[in-house]
Amino acid sequence: MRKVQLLDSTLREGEQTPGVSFTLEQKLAIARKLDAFGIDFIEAGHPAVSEEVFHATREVARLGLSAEVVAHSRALKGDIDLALRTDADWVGIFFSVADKRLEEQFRKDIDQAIGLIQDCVSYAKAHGLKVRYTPEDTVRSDINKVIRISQAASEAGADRIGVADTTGYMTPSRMHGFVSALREAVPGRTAIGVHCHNDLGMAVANSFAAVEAGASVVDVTVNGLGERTGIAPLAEMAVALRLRAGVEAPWRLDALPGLSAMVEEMSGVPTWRQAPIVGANAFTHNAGLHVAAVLLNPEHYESIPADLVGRTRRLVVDKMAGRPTVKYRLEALGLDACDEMVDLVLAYVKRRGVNDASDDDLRRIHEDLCAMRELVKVI
Ligand code: HCA
Ligand code: CU
Repeated sequence: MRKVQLLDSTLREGEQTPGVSFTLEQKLAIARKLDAFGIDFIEAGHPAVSEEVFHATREVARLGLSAEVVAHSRALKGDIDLALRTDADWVGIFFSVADKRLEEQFRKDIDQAIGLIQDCVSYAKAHGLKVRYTPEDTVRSDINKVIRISQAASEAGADRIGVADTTGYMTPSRMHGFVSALREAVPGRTAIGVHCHNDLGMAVANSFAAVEAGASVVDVTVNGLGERTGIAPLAEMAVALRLRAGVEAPWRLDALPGLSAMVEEMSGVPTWRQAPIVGANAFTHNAGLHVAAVLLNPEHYESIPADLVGRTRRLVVDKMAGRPTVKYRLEALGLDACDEMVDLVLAYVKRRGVNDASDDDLRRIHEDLCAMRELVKVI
């Protein structure tokens, strides 16, 4: 089976989330937890940003993790030198070849850009780094320029070309076409990675399409952190690859809820209740009809086994509930769940508009109804 790898950029792209800043201890804790999950690469920071980021990137690189550590870098020898001093395994160099960026920002033509990238790649390789080159805003750049500079980077020894959808512009079929064309043009010894922003909510879908077109590395962040709306979330991507891509995907998926909760707490960015895999509602059933079918066979309303990703199924008792839900919840609490009691609880819940009854709510309702039933008998 073809191998696909995940690069987690929570410490680099994730820290670009407005308002998010991790301490060194937090970064080391996140890196260790990602390593325990079995992540393939950790993008630890852009050392030129500050002393602090340099230091943290070096500390992550020196943890001796199984994951390979990537330092982010502009196409500048000074940035590459800093990456070298962190002891990272990789340097990820970015430089855009989008027409407007070349003209307005860099004042270079494509041949000058190619020369610069070949110099940077050769320099980093000569100093023992593995190299990823990303033409930033890859997918809105002229594909012929992307192909030319990617071939040149490959020739200079680049190990990977990064395809960045920097602005979340793509759709899955466009992404498939783009990556297929690049994969065909660049020698097979150079891998292709993707980095998809989520501005249209398509980051996971676009990354998945890229994998189907031959990309072998996907950039993610825990909880999808990153600039603006972030990039593809680790949990969704890892599970989609495991369950739907037919590729080797050997990560410990049951570590995902713990990773998500840790980063939620450290970043202060709350996880949406509806978030796939890690959100509170991801394995919660509500409507009575759904619950009845799920209790018969979970497959009727589930396509991801909860235990695969370290979660448990939850059945909600509210106005939507039916007898099977109430019976199941009462039995789980070790309470009397005879037909009469189930009907009483259900009638109470519907009349009183009880909303998502907790175990304690149910215990209390059950107790009150038992007491009332006794009272009625006495009278
Ligand atoms: C950035 C932009 C980047 C780079 C991706 C990469 C993007 O924040 O520097 O270097 O592979 O989205 O294009 O994150
Ligand atoms: Cu990005």
